[in-house]
Amino acid sequence: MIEELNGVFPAVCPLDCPDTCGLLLHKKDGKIVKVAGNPDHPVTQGAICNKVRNMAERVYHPERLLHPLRRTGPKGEGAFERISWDEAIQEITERFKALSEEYGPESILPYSFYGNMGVLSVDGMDRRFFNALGSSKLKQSICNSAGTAGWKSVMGFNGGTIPEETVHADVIIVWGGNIVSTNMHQVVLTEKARKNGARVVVIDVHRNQTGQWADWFIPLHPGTDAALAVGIMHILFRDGLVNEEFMRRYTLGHEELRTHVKEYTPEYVSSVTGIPAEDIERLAAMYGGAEAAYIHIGNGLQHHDNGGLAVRSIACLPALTDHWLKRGGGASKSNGGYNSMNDEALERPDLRPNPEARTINMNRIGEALAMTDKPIKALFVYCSNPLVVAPDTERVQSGFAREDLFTVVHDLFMTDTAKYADIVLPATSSFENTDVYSSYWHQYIQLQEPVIPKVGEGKSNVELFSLLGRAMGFNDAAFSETEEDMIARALDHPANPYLNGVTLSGLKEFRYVKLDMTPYASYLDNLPTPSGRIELYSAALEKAGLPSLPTYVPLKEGYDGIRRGRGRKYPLMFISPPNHNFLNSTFANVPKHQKLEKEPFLQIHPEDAEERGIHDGDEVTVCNDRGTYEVRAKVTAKMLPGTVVSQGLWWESEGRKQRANALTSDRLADLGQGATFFSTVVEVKRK
Ligand SMILES: Nc1nc2c(c(=O)[nH]1)N[C@H]1C(S)=C(S)[C@@H](COP(=O)(O)OP(=O)(O)OC[C@H]3O[C@@H](n4cnc5c(=O)[nH]c(N)nc54)[C@H](O)[C@@H]3O)O[C@H]1N2
Ligand SMILES: Nc1nc2c(c(=O)[nH]1)N[C@H]1C(S)=C(S)[C@@H](COP(=O)(O)OP(=O)(O)OC[C@H]3O[C@@H](n4cnc5c(=O)[nH]c(N)nc54)[C@H](O)[C@@H]3O)O[C@H]1N2
Ligand code: SF4
Ligand SMILES: [Mo]
Repeated sequence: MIEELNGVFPAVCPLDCPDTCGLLLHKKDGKIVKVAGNPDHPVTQGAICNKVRNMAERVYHPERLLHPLRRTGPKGEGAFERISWDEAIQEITERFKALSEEYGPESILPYSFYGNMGVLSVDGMDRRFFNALGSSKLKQSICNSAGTAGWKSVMGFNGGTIPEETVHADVIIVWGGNIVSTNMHQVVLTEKARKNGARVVVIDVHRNQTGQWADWFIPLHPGTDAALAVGIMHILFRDGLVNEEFMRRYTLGHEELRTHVKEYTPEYVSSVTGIPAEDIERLAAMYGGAEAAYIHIGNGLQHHDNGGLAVRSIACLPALTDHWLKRGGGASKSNGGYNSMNDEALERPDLRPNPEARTINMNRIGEALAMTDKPIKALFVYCSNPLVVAPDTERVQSGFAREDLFTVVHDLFMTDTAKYADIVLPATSSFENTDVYSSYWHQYIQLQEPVIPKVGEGKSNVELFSLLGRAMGFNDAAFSETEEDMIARALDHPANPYLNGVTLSGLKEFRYVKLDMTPYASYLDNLPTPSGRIELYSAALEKAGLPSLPTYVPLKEGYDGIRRGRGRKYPLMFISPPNHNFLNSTFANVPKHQKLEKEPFLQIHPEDAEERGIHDGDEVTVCNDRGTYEVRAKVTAKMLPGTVVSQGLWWESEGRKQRANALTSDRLADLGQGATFFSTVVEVKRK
């Protein structure tokens, strides 16, 4: 494919998006001129989002990094000189060897996330390198770990209703997810269900793009979802809408739950959530009366202090009815558990000389860089842009500015983070590499093979870390394996029956290989919870000092309908979810995508705006003790008063403080050590 100058070639969307679309790249004179959806993909069926339709703008962006660079000015300023790969590798390996000797290898920390979802890129050769090096480990908890822990406490593993089934649901609840922007093919499937008569309910803190499309949008105060979920349970038990036989057979703790939910009266839940009691009654009746209700649990509601328990509470709901037994019914948060590959073979933890090495939580990178006991002396950032995406930007930035910290950044662009690096290395785009992709939503595994030659002197993650490994003197054969060897090993994983029959040769032949979903038929009989049942009651949580039954715990930083913000120093709740045209902070530097988003906005309720003399279109300053964010106000009643919303993770620009994470906290959530981006309080002033 790479040699052919013209033609249409299959590819995979590499972005951290549940849909993992099949793509077709149109090449002319050796360059990609068009990115389209591949109609042969069984789930994504040729439809793709606008972001990726414009992907060629990113691949051939004039500012793509083309060769290694060494910093020449102060950290953060962006002054660099060109160096060769040999010089770069030599400097990195010399520094790493010297640091390992003087401070121990745990003084070196990798910092990565899923900027490219390729398994070999982010869970492959990179892991081998840091394992063999004996570096500190990174707890990758910036995205969904609170919610995943909450879900697992009920269902045992990271899998729920599979997408194609949801067309058979008659009630679909999208809870804390903006799927019109973030999971567009679930919208397509939901539309099919709707044509068959399904009703679509969206529960969110603001009427986002998905709320505008729903049949019924229910706004609530941030962080109060657990109260609503348990309030629905109260009504289901009260009105006999529960299925006693299902609960007896499949659940643990339904009798305790029946008593526990009594306090969650519609009146109490209304006063906490801000939802009128009659709407809570109507929602519970709709849910309990449905034939097969499906709940899509989004990422938004778990980015809170109480996010783990919120997801846990919602995950319990279907088990009070018999919806799990009906086609299309049930719930899902992520389906990543079905396609887990052979991590031992991919990541080679056996290469690690120090299995007990410390773990640093990526949400606390600012704090970690300030440690004086066993300090972090070197940082290797790839597939992530922490200066934009990590909470508490000021703290992160002062960590990155440390003169004695040796920082390497591997990326396609001079990101806000790369500006703080000592050495910047050019990365390839995924279309230049071989890799394997799985989806955390659908059940097809896909292969990417190089479609275009490498741009500039860029290297893939696999090339980079195998080169570095060999230069460090790690002589294990793991550092000489080809991508195809690695894929074959990753797929050879008898412990996961769903991977049965998925092979490299199958991927080469068919491009889309479906997991073997046979075990899904007995999903409820094989739950890997401690009791093997759906755990409405969790002994493990109780042991950890957390509520054992679904429970509403108020936010540490934030308000609800009872504990109001009025009169406080920072009276408003600040929610900063992703926007439609960026993918986290990716595309924030691409003119086409910027133009579609125009600029960062702050949605503020007319009552809150009036109190502050703010008019639509005014420049405003949003602040709290952690930092400042400068945006343009959009006065709108899309939220309840007391909440302001700003979508999108923008890079720093000259003259404007436009990084939302300047305001957010690095506090950890109740479960999974997850991030708490949305439990943030602020004040807003006209500029
Ligand atoms: N276009 C686009 N697509 C993306 C991304 C992107 O940046 N842009 N990012 C990708 C990634 S990494 C992820 S994790 C997913 C995330 O995608 P989603 O699962 O959709 O999650 P978010 O967009 O973070 O938040 C969804 C909604 O939760 C709401 N919310 C916030 N707090 C609460 C609350 O307390 N209760 C309730 N009910 N709702 C609340 C927010 O207002 C927001 O509308 O999207 C992926 N897809
Ligand atoms: N305030 C607030 N903050 C948030 C969120 C929010 O909703 N609100 N969402 C959070 C969530 S859910 C997530 S998942 C994180 C996402 O945070 P990140 O994972 O950091 O996501 P991106 O900002 O997209 O940065 C990915 C980087 O990887 C680079 N990259 C792409 N491909 C490759 C490659 O092959 N090799 C290398 N070396 N680099 C590559 C890209 O150019 C880009 O700079 O952000 C979190 N931060
Ligand atoms: S970002 Fe998501 S919807 Fe867009 S092409 Fe990629 S996988 Fe598909
Ligand atoms: Mo995420």
